[in-house]
Amino acid sequence: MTAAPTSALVPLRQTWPPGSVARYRAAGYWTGETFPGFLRDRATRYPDDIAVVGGAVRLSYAALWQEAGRIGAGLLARGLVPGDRVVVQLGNVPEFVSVVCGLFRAGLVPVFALPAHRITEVGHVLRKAQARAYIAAAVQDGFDYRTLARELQAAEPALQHVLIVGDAAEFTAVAALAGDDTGLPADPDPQSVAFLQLSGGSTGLSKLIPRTHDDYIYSFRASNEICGIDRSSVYLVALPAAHNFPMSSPGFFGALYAGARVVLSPGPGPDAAFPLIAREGVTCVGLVPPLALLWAQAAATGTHDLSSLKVLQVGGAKLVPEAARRVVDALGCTLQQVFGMAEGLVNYTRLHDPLEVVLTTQGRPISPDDEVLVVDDYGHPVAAGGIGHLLTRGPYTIRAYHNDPAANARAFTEDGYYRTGDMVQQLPGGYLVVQGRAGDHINRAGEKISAEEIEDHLLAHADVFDAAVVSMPDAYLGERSCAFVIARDTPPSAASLKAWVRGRGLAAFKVPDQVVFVDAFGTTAVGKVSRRELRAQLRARYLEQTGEPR
Ligand code: OOB
Repeated sequence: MTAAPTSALVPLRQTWPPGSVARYRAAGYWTGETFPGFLRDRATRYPDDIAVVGGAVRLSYAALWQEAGRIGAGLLARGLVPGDRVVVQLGNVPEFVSVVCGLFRAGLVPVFALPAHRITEVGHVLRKAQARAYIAAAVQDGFDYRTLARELQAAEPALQHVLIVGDAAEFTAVAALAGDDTGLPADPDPQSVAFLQLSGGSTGLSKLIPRTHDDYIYSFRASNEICGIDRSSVYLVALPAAHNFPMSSPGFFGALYAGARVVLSPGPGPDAAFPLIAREGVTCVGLVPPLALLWAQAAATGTHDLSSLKVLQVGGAKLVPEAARRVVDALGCTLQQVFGMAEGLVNYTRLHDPLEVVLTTQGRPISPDDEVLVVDDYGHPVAAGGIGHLLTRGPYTIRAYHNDPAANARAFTEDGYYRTGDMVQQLPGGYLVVQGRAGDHINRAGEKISAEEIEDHLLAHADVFDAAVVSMPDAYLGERSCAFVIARDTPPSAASLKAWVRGRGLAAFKVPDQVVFVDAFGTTAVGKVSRRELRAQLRARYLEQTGEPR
């Protein structure tokens, strides 16, 4: 096995100005804890408590630590070296947690892909992160990731290791990894990058978000307090575990930090989740709005005992007040709205907030040191209570994406604020109401789709002259995607265009829900319009014509 070409790796770093670092430390946000550090501590203090439940597996804190050691040492024994990046594409299985903890123990850097991602997305992430290894399940939800692994290996020469949970075929089984855990490296620098998370992204492909031990641990430690997570809690991971929401708000990492129990649901629907809630006594779960409504409906007629549930969190997309009311009425537990982003800032309604605040706002920031600006198109603060662009910086919001100067120039102001792309209104007390997006992404039930990315795929079709992808309101999903297409001579069918996008190796949620053929996009009196204005015009005109509500 050859050694990693580490010299060619773009360094992983995330830096805050020295003054901010000093302030965040002095305020006690950044404590110097690290992932391996706190996991070791919990394994020592609560060795026999159950940490992770998934399928038939129940891992105690001691067993999780041991499993992580076996996996981490096994990966190093196979030739990976600390600092190497490893793409992890696993669903809600216990190995998600033990593999990621194993990577942390070995000083390897997880890069999180979503289970829905396919060759185009995973290939992009592998290249961008310069990953040398890929870890996936054999088969999940009917998809064979070993096939994907073969395609990746053929296309990406830097990918040297494929590890599979389950039947590994010609690859290495995660279960077969073995090594000496006394050879694992010392705990890392708390300011170093612990992992790379993916951005929802409105422009093109996902960007990589480097999160440090210090900043991420602060975000879920503080979240635990806000969400009432302690050692007696049982946290259910219903959304895909790779999403930032169920990972850290407070998520399974928050739960592990608290010494609580993490229960992994194989799917987000009531059929999978309700029996687990009843069996394990789940106290907290995070959902996207359409699922929360589905749960509310199912709870009304269901037979499972959901009485252990104390906090139902809803986030990832806007929960409108009427829907919030329905969820509260049906589930009878405390509703908590969560407005967050993988880049950092997370807002919560507080558990004892007045119901009106919980129903009508998306909460307020975690930290007293989260700086929030609401500005107009020119960057000037709007009048109090006005709607504007949300900019933010703080102790757990990144200052730069990994390896992407162009995206950084767009996404961050000179003084380090992250341009979230969200339009918000700020109420007294700092509560935010999300009013929409300035950028061009579609928030399809919490899954973010970049309009530009899908347009590029449509434009690659020989019969497509031009395409503009927009969001449309959808009663169930919140938003759905609609592609306006100008065909060349022979217009393809809508179905064949959808199949085309799917055939480009993309996550299924990115396939346009609707395709509308038009002769021209048309221009206004202004003449040349930006893509963004064009998209807005197309959407407005279409909604007017069809009489759909906005
Ligand atoms: C969460 O993270 P991402 O990175 O998948 O998406 C972030 C974007 C936000 O910028 C916003 O546009 C939207 O998702 N969003 C919401 C929302 N929560 C997220 N829009 C309206 N209302 C909400 N409650 O989605 C995420 C990360 C951590 C915690 C929760 C959600």
